[in-house]
Amino acid sequence: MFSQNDFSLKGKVALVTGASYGIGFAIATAYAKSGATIVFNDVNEQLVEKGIAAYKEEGIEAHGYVCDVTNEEQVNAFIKQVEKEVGVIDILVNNAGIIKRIPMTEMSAADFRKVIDIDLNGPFIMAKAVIPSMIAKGHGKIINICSMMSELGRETVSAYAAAKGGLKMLTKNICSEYGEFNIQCNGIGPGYIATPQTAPLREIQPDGSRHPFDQFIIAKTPAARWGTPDDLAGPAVFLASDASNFVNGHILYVDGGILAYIGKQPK
Ligand code: NAP
Ligand code: GCO
Repeated sequence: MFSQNDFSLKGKVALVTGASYGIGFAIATAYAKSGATIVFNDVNEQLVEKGIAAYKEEGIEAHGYVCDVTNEEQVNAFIKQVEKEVGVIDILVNNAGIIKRIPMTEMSAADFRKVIDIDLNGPFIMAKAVIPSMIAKGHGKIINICSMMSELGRETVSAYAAAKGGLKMLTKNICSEYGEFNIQCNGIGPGYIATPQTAPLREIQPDGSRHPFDQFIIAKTPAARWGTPDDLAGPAVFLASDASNFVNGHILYVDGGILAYIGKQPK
């Protein structure tokens, strides 16, 4: 029978990758406020220290580790260390990601590979490392942070769109392969969210006007605003909780309505 406690994460260990700041930080903070123990990683000690301090300011004792999600040896050692020091991971959020905005014909194969490596290979490596213990424990939640670019393309983001489109299908495949072990794997597809990753798209122009892309997104979003990382907190808690135990292989778009809307007619 349904109870409000179904949304609680009390007693759960949640690992959010790349969560020193930005969307990952907001999701991990919401998880902590819902009762979870927080583990996060980032690529260097400075970022991890910055993250630990930021969580402390929120009253959260987070466990921070240096780990590059693309390095399978590092990831396997990281997961073993977390299982020893904190506990078996109940919830994995594959949040770490980068974007390179370069016209495809000008993009080097090395740059293309780097985006695919972090945004698609990284989630594969992380999920592969945590699934065996989730199976042994009898349950698990994996949430992959997808994108509008899991559904749509646009100029200059070919590598990112290929990675996020692949991440949508990796999500559906983990659901298909491990659903029988009571593991739910879903995606969150944020719209345009105000974080350091999108800061270049919101820069005020020399004449003091808003960036053309900023104006474009406002016209394309029924909510007529950029999202904030906190807009993702509730959907992320839902997908990490027992309230979503029969939701699997689903990409939950948290986009203020962008994917439903043709866009406001220019004045
Ligand atoms: P962000 O501000 O750039 O944060 C990304 C985090 O991932 C950073 O802490 C980054 O560390 C870390 N990271 C990068 N490469 C890593 C690696 N190899 N191993 C471990 N950590 C790594 O990005 P965000 O805007 O919060 O986005 C977070 C996720 O949401 C990304 O997957 C992004 O694609 C996705 N997303 C963002 C938006 C948006 O509008 N912002 C919308 C849809 C989806 P560094 O500081 O060293 O780079
Ligand atoms: C871009 C943006 C987007 C957002 C996000 C949208 O350059 O178009 O960075 O890709 O990051 O992925 O969902």
